[in-house]
Amino acid sequence: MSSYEPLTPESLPRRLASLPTVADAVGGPPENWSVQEVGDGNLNLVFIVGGTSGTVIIKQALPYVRLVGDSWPLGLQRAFFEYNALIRQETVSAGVVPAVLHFDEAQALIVMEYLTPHIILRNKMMKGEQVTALGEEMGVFCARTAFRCSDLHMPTERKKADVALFSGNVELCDITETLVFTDPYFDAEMNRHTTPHLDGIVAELRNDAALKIEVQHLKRAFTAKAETLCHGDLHTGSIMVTGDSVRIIDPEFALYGPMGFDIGMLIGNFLMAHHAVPAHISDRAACSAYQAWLLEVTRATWTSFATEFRTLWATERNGILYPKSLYEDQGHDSASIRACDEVLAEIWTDLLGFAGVEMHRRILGLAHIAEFDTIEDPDQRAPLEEKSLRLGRELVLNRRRIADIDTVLGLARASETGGSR
Ligand code: SR1
Ligand code: MG
Repeated sequence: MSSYEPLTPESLPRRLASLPTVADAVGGPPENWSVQEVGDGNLNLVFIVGGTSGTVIIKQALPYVRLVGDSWPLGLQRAFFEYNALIRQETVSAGVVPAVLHFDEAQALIVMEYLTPHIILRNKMMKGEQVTALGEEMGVFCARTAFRCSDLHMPTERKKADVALFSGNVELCDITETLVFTDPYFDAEMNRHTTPHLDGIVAELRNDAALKIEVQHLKRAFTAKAETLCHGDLHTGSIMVTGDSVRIIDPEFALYGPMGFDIGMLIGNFLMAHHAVPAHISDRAACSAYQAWLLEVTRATWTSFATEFRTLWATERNGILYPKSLYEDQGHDSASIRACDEVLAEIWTDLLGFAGVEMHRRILGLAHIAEFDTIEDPDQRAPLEEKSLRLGRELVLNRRRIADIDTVLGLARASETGGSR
């Protein structure tokens, strides 16, 4: 294989059988391999390939946005950035991402571990099923990548090289800059929302000058704060789970960005999932219990992030920032703790803003979430979406004043009773 060509279930065995890694991992004659295209994301082809020895996943970038079609061309380089993010995430957070078995840059394809019996988190959530220690695992993952890929830990020459490398992910950053931070706040062509039900609140948000200023402050942070390696698209569709195992996939939007970005997007998605629950679980008691669990997951995500970040601050702060020579080595341990508190406070403020804009763009922009979109009746869907829109606005506008996670959970609970307006 040399020049790029999209795979098909028919051509895949013939084209990949000559790769020893694939042939060995799958096993048996290629003509007997089972091949299924299962991609349900917005961008790529994804194949499950099975044989006598095992099963692998093959993900291949398409030269356009799958969600929209070939009217929106998109470069193939995202596979390169996904591959580079996966191998770094494995280094700083071992065992959390699928193992990469092979990468072919020309074909824009990655062969990786088949996660089984894992399913996409949002599908589990829509069935009302819990995952043990979900928030704890996600908080630790976000803290480890945030800390270990930053100047707090990484040798600065490697960190600068990575900033340069990921700064090439221009097209996918442009998608985020446009679809997340700009389009939802004006009548952009690709937007859609539940209409006419949400027309009033949509107009309110688009006329809210203070909100639009804050959102642009957040966009500036996204583009300018090259602090650490971000997954770039951390939502409940980028996480695969069983009842007690959590794995993270799909970092093709990877970039060097703010430490609060991934965890903020994730918390925004947990809060939207919380609002969507009544449409997926009809029994009142079960619905309340599941909503309470989702809020506990949200709490654990932040508290585990902060705890892990503090531990890494104390034990792995070997980079150029806040060097021990200025604090611990001079007996100024409490100043080091204060500095860590102040960094965490900045991450917290950013996180709240990113959570809020994510809650807006998934309801007003091009790319929605299944938690809301599978609610067929617009009369049922719109009021739930409106709760997320209003909570999103509060998070963005009050991000400097919301002191702690309990306040966020209180606002989420209040939005269930109409108390957040
Ligand atoms: C055109 S891509 C739209 C969205 O899909 C991806 O999953 C990202 O979330 C992106 O914003
Ligand atoms: Mg994705």
